[in-house]
Amino acid sequence: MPGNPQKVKHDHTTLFFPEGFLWGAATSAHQVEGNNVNSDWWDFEQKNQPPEKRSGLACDQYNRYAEDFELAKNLNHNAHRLSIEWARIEPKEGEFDQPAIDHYVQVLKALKDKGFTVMLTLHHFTNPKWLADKGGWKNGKVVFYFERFVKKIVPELQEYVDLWITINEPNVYAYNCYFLGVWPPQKKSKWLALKVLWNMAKAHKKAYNWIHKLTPTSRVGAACNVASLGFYHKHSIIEALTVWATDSFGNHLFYKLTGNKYHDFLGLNYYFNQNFSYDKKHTVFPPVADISISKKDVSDMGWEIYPEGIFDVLMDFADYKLPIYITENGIATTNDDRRCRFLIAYLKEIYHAIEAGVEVKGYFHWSLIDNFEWANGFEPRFGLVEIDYQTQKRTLRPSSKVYAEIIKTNGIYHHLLRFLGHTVQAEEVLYPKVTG
Ligand code: IFM
Repeated sequence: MPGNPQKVKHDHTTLFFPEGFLWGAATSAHQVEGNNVNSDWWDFEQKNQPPEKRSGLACDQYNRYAEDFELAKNLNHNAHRLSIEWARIEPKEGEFDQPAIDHYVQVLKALKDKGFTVMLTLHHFTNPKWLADKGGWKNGKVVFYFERFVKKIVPELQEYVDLWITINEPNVYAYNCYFLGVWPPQKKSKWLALKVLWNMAKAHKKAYNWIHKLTPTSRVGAACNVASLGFYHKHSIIEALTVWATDSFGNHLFYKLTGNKYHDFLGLNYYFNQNFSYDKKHTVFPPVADISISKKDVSDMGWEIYPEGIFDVLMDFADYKLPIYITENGIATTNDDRRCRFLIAYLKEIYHAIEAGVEVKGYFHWSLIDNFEWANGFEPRFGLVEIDYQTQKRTLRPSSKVYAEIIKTNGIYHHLLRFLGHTVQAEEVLYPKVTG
């Protein structure tokens, strides 16, 4: 009845996630460990980057991993995603460093002892320097080198790993290193970018087979960066075609090159919403609309905040009929209120995708701690936990506690949803409350 004060005007339900949902955070070795001296990225930083953009000691997680895992445990995380560093394990071609392997056994054991489900990435952007000197991922022999590494390391670590990610963001790696040429080895060629993606697809398939052979019950996938895409002028065929091409090459090509048979699950890293817009300056393909023109809300990286996008990519990738993990999602910001809202808004969209039938099995927030953001150095702050790089002190941000509460509830309570604003029934707006 309009105006009835007894009537519940707001939706007070908790948005519960499926039982057994994995909640955690993700990091990568080079970005947090420090002193990764035998890698191509380290070499690149010394030669090309100003001192403040070199990884150096990073978060010193090589030594402080136990402290960081304790933080994650106290924040209720039940899963953790991390990577191992090939350059430490095989610092010289064909020579494996047993102390480095033993170190990673200790790291993974520490996670298992705390009860985490462990997701381990084998390749996250960095390579041993010797491999880069041999042409890196553009050299077809890389498939053999990666396979040799996998065969060595998997039996050593398998006892402590639940989910394997062979390669992180092969699409971003090929694009940044070989198409744009902004990351090492700074080559700029479309064909090389395709060749690199092709080699990564082959290496993934080999790794998938080996991991299954060595540990038959394991679950193996890759983590691809996927963007939600759109265009402003719905009458423009060229904009529609650009979206189709970007989606096919950027989002799906790696999965098409590898095929469902080589993935037990899909790992999706979601950060980007891109709208294409034709303008007179560009005669062939319309570019991504510049955020300074669209004036949308962006992170400190200039990436648009668009929670609905994670729903869109989940609905799209549900077509593969494989379980999905959000292997990364997060925001660079020095204003932690924004991270709180970001978390709630994106998780709410994931909840809706699950309700719509998508099999999402877990969420790994990027990142547990602030870390080295590649060419951008230490300025972007992605962490639930703040790092003081002078002292290496860890300080919990409020967002880490919001996330902890969501995990404890296995869902999002109404009082957290209020951060996003109430859902308002039209009735209430049209017939304001009459009391008495
Ligand atoms: O920091 C990176 C990570 O290494 C890969 N995915 C995107 C993150 C934020 O840029």
